Amino acid sequence: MFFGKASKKQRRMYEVVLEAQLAGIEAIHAGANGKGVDAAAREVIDASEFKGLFIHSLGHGIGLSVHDGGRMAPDMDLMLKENMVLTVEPGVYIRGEGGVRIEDDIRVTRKGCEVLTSAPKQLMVV
Ligand SMILES: [Mn+2]
Repeated sequence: MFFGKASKKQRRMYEVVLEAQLAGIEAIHAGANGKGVDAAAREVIDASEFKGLFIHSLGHGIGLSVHDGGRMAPDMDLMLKENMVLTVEPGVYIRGEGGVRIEDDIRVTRKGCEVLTSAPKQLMVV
């Protein structure tokens, strides 16, 4: 959500982060490596003018605590198994200007994933 007005650059940040987030979700299935899922999302951002500005892991497991069971990140092998619950939350951050992060929680299925979040994905200005 943007407050007041979203600039052209901020709209573009949102568009790229959303595309990365959808690419990440698309790459998830039982048997996939979280590292590869991270790469699918990161490639979208790194192919854009926001290269290098996605500065954290794509997501992490949710279990008994909110960070549980490993991360989907460039530096970690994480074999995804059916029914694991993870976040998918890429972001872009520009110093002095702000950041965009789009996050869903998902459950890994045999052939893909079930998105557990029902919040709308379109850019909103309030
Ligand atoms: Mn998180």
